[in-house]
Amino acid sequence: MSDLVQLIKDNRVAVFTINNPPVNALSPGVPEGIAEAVEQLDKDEAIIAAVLIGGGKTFVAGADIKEFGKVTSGKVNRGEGFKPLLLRIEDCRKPIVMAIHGTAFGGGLELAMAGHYRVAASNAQVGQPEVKLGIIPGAAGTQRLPRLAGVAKAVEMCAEGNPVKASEALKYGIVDRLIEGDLLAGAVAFAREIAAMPVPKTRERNDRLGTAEQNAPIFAAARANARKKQRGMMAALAAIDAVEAATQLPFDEGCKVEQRLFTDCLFSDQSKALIHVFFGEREVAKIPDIPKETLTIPVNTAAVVGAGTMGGGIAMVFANAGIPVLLKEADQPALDRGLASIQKNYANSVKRGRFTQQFVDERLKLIQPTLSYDGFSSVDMVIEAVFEGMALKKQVFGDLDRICKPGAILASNTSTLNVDEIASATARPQSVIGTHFFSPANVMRLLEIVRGKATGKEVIATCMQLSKKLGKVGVLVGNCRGFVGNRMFHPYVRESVFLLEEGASVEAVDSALYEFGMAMGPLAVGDLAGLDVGWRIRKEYRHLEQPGIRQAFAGDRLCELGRYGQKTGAGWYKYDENRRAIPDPEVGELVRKWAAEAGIPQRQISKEEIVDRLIYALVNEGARILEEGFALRAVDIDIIYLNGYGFPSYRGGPMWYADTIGLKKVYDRICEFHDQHGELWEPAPLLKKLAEEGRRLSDFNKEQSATA
Ligand code: 3H9
Repeated sequence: MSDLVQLIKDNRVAVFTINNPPVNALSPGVPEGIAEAVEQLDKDEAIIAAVLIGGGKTFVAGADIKEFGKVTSGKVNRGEGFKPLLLRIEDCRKPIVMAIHGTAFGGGLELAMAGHYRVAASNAQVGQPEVKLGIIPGAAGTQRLPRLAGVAKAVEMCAEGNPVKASEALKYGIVDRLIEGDLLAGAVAFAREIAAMPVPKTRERNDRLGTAEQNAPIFAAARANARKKQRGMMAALAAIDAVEAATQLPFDEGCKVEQRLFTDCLFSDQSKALIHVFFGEREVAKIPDIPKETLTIPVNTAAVVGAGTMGGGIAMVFANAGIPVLLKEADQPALDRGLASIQKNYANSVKRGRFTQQFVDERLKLIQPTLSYDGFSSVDMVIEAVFEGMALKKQVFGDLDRICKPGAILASNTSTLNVDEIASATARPQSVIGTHFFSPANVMRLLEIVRGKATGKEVIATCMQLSKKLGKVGVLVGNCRGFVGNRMFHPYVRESVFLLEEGASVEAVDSALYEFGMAMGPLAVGDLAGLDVGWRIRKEYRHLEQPGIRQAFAGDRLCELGRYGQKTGAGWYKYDENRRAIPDPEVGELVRKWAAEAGIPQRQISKEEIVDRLIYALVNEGARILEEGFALRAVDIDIIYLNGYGFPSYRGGPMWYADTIGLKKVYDRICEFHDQHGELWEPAPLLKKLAEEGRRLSDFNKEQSATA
């Protein structure tokens, strides 16, 4: 018998245990091991029933995702082995009880549904998360789930991919009983109870499949929802088609439809990109020169300096994670405004059903407002979120250095300033780090963790670990202007304004990027963030601009007219009282006039050029960042763009996207832009090198601790 599946006998009940750490994925050897165990069960007349359980912390978390790449690259044949195994389990003469703890996800739930009964620990979860990997359930999940849970729940689970708690799984009939206490003992007792009963086969249970009239509105609503919430993703719609097939065709025929759709999705660029994202999110947590064993500093209490939009949001993030937090402002009115905005945010979350009132009340108690540094001497971590100006930040860090206990982490939420210079205001630069949250901090998943020259390894390890606890994806970046995300965003926005000045309309630029999959067009983002923010920064750094290099001017001119974006009711767009964007022909006329004054010829600009100009501006700057070592790996840049800038996950991030297009093609296009638009489009040397060598950005590894 395979080492991955063990069989023991508990009186007259057989217990099969899958042991394939860390998550009991269905790697080669696991299905074979289960098949052998089922053979023995059938043969052994002394055995009356069986329990299948996962060893370690979970049931089966699904197919082994690492194997997918081997299949799509043709390195292994796509085995049909798993689906026949499920039929074999279902056809077994003796009942097999699936005992679920941890997660039964993807192929894990498909395995469980082929069993005759399912019991679950009360903290277990089940789900068909395949869409998040750009695929659909491929082992009859779309066919068995509606037979157990009903069509509406099945279509929701397969199309949205979110997990379902054990109590809900019980309510929908996905599991038959919840077990308190020892799961295995409970499952064995359950197996004895039902041993003499007939063995129900999920695939033959058609009573919950509904009628065409009942199902039509369910599928229509699911498709509308998928088009809106998973815009551009093929897998969600494919999953809905597959569940619909379950309601229209016999089981075997439905399985064939599922198989065809599964294969289409598996071989798509979308699934490759999403699998890259799955592993990427885990990869970014690994810092080459900071081993997993690095000691971390317990963060049980925190303080935030500055109760503005960012500071208030950051305080909520800590409170939501159960960490008490002091929130300091300089004067009472500012503190009151900050607290009012926190309360409003929480009230909205209750209204939308994200949090209960009780949860919010508890969180609010964890946020303690203050006008002084009282209490700061005992906190484990402080996050400074005051106005973006070096002098002020240095003053705050000088204060913190005097007040905070030795070893406390002193973090700055700066988005542009030099972390080393901020650290120089203290006598303990090893404790200083950048933690760049994204607005709104309580919503956005990204946390750029900025490593200063002297930042201690345990401080970095703590912040990386803490990011997970705070529900964020922490990505370590180096200390350069704008760090990684904003440094790349700068040329992206610059190109959007250049395009306007060359003749494209505001709506054409935004809709091209929206159709590419970005959450919002670049100009609408500018209006949301406030055009005056960039304007002020540009004014501050004007002395660094090199003469003779083209500068985008239309945004600054709008600011001079008082059009700062949403907050002033007008920017690139006009806004109604509900902050809904309305195209404003006046902007087009103004830009035309300014362009004529500057002597910029006007032309028709294609959608394709708009996308290439903006996305390749990201790629070119990203390649420089990578080569200079301010990001550890290309995937780190991808994860930053997916979680902080609304880049479509099904394109894998800007660097992965460039690899998918092919670096030679990207490089050639950048050379074209270089010829047309000059110096700003100088191709990054790394891009040139990799393109010439036929390599990929994703393969590039500097083999050193890039940000140290
Ligand atoms: C599928 O089942 C298709 C079917 O329809 C069948 C078709 C025929 N494979 O997340 P963690 C690794 S598609 C390979 O840090 P947690 C992960 O990379 C699959 N590896 O832990 C990490 O490795 P490392 C559907 C996997 O406790 C380590 O395990 N299933 C897999 O925070 C620990 O993972 C899913 O989509 C896998 N399936 O969360 C479930 N899963 O340490 C995907 C994990 O080297 N998995 N690894 O970085 C998850 O959602 C989470 O991992 C889980 C645990 C909730 C299970």
